[in-house]
Amino acid sequence: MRSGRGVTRRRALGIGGALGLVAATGLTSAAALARRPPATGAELRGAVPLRPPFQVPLPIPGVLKPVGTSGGVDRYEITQREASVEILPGVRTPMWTYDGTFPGPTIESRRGRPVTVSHRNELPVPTVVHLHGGRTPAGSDGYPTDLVLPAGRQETAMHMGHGSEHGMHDPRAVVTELTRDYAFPLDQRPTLLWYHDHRMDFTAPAIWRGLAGLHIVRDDAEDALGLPAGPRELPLMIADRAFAADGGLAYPALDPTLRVRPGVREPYLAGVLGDVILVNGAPWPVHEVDAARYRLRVLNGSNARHYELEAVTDDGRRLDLVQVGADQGLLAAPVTHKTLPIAPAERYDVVVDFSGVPIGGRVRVVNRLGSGRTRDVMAFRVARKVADDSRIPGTLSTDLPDWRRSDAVRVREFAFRAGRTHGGRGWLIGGLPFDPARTDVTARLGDVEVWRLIADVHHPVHLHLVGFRVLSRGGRPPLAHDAGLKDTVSLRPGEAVEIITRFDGYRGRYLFHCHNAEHEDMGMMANLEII
Ligand SMILES: [Cu+2]
Repeated sequence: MRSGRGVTRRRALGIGGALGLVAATGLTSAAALARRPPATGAELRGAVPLRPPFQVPLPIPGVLKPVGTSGGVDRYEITQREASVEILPGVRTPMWTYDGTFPGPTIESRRGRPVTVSHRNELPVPTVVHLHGGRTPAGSDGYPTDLVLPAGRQETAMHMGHGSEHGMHDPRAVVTELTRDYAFPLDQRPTLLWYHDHRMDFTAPAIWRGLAGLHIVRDDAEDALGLPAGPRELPLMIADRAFAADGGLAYPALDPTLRVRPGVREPYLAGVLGDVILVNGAPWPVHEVDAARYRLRVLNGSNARHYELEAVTDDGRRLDLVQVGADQGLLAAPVTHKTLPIAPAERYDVVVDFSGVPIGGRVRVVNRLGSGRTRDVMAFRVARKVADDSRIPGTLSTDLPDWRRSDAVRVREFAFRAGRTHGGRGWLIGGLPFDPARTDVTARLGDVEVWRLIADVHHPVHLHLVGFRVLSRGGRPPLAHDAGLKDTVSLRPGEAVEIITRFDGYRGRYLFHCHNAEHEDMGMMANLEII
């Protein structure tokens, strides 16, 4: 019944282009789509010998200290620079970093306490910083043409990131040289955000090279819940990469300078997957834990890889994944999962209880969608018995918006599918590739809208500025992991998902796009103007 409907819908969408792309990845197209392939994209095989998993300790990214405070605003400084980073043991990997590390430093903020982050670009290309999930005024949201140019590169602005190859010019772009101050009011629900590069046409390779970091927002109400905290709260940025023989990151960019020609070589048009799974920048790490509850703040920071996570003990028992939060903060009440799918850019806030695991026992976090080495993600080693006074309250939050379909002033529909772009094959929203000079959606501040999003292959769809709720999937009620307030929703092949949101916060030019970063660079982005 279900697969029959799926096939009909895919035919109705006429996704010949997507089938071609999937075929190019080596899957036999129609059969693969009918089975709902776990991957959209092709895996890049590295050339560095890899050690067995669960040897490298889990790193925790350092928390950045403000350089000063004035008028109640904390000021941070981050330098974007090239650095040689040890990701694989004994191997030096040149990366593009925030402050020399991958992931970049974590920023910890309180709800409603504004911060300014001053970024200095010492990289050889223009950059743009976007705080994913941030409720941010448009001028600091990191619009893809609001470039920060490297020093002395003003004259080359038109050749770098303005989409010059496409003949696009963006008269509204606000370009600075060397530095830019990004102002984040953080007047929003506490949650795990992440900041990353968002330059037009070159977001995917820039993130791949290392431009990503975490930003956690907290508040007193969340602190008072009694969830696991301190060393028992772990941020986990999961991301795949591939390493060339010289230790550098491999990536199939058409233009390895990342200056002029965007996009990737075939067969990677549907997305670039790596053969090494990193958590917080370490390959298949292991972390020693107490026999107690842990709060895992999970981000899928991969360009294109999807995961379906489960926590399995060495004797084959699956531990419950108790979800307490989504992309945009706490759920109303906990939701218990055995497995948890996570698409690029999604976050889940999950509590796992290690108290039933024997001392010395191991719990592996596994990706059910992976195969061979990419099936493993990381492991926990249970080291000692302890007292645990943490808890998971039955009520986590009472401030979730409860927009109803009848509140919506309009319904819009967008098809996310493969197609022709200026440069060749690419990815389209509503039949069009991204153009910074075209307004795709004009929404009134305060309006509630329902959007119906339709996919050919997997597309994790992200809206800037606002959180939304999932209303339906494939005409059915949302799935258990769709609970809460989200800012990224994973469309599965052939699926239509309805979301509801209120355009709230700020007026100005924002975006919505696919967060498969390769799709995003190859056209799958659109403008959202709030008036
Ligand atoms: Cu996509």
